[in-house]
Amino acid sequence: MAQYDLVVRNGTLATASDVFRADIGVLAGRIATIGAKLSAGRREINAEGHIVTPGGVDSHCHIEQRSSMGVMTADDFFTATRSAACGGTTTVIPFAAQYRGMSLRQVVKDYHACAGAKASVDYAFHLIISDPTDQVTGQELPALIKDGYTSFKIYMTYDALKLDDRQILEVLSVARRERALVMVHAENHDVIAWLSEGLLAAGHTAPRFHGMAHAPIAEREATSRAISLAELVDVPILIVHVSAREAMEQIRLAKAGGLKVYGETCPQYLFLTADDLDRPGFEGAKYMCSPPPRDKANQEVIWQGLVSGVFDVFSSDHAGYRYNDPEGKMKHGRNAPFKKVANGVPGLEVRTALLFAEGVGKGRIELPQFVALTATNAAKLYGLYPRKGTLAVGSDADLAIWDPDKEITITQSTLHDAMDYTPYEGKTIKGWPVTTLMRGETVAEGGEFIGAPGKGRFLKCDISPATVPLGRRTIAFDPETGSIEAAKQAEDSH
Ligand code: DUC
Ligand code: ZN
Ligand code: ZN
Repeated sequence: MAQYDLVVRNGTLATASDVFRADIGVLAGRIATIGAKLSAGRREINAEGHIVTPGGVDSHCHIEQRSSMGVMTADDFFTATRSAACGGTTTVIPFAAQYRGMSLRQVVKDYHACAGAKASVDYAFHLIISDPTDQVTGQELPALIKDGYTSFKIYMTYDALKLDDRQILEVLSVARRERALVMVHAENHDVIAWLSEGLLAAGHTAPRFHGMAHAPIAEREATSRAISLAELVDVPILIVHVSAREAMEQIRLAKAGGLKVYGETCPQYLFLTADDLDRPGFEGAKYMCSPPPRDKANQEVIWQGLVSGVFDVFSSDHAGYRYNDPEGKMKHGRNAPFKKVANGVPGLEVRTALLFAEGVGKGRIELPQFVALTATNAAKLYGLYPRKGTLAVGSDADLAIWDPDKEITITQSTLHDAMDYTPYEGKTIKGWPVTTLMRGETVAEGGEFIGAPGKGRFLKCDISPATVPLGRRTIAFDPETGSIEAAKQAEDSH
């Protein structure tokens, strides 16, 4: 009798630390053995000449979520996860987004109702906190954290979502006490509002002015402020979707100073530029996201940040709004002023392959770093490790099997999301995840989706070790305990 349900044979396995040749034996959806010359499986995959990585973990994507301006994303939980699977991603962490006045518990229920029957890969949820009332910070959040929602995103901009500094401090305090991870969308709201008003008043309404309104200084200032507030509270934070040198430098400096500040960037900051926002007519709307793509020099800086470890996570920030659609980018017309165009670009399916081709393929990073950035680090930061994000005995058998030589030209008609465009149309890349397995079952093969809606399972996130505070107070007062002395001692010991 076969010892394994499945054996993946002769592959070159890549984890965040090693690259080696071995077979993988899978039993009951988990990795049972990694070794040489494993005995037979009921099913066998020959991965000779292929690279086997953990399935991707995309820890920043917006699925079936209404934007702050009320536009629904094109993808529901089925199309988004189908697309993820076809791009080698087996875990997604989208958001359960609270708008003001909503109960957080109800929001979570609503998102589960959307995801349960449709998700085809495993999923967890971050919370978006836009209304940190006493009820939310005192009761709902602590209870939800215990139930496996251990990370939340806060916004420093967008009228419908933005928190002021006082509210940010409250949320950071809860995170410190309960050991949750706060993700910050760091852009200065008033700077953007002021620049936007000026631009629109002067008749500058085209998509490219979105890029101008979201100035790198607005991103830098908010990043620096978020880091300062987190340092004051003594809590780790993660700055999401960093687009430019100015903000990146703040994270680099914070890390160099020993702070637990984690950084995330996304494909749009490596592969798109402000010139894309300036395409003819309304085409630039396809490339509008916040923060926006910057210039070539910034792309290079973001690459340096990836290579040198400023960035811990490479996520898609998939937020797809169809272009030629009255429910998408054109909700307010074909030539709507930039302020009225939904922000976001798709990227779930091509995220890992873009980084594989341009990062590993072009020699900028090695395979272990690629795996760390696309899977392992996110699993660790969000409390899913080692179940997800690695190849280890006992981990879920989530595998992406790469043909490193396969060349593809990205084109929307072969992608599996619900979009009508890809910002990467026509880009040729080398290397593609030709087979994706989720818990030992093949969910994508040779460019075809062969999974099924409802097969994805909800993942409760553990408390992540990344959330342990430094124990380094910057003031001689501990707001949590009211104690002066303990904090003072900590300070004196520096
Ligand atoms: N910006 C966000 O903050 N979220 C979704 C997409 C975007 O562009
Ligand atoms: Zn954001
Ligand atoms: Zn986002």
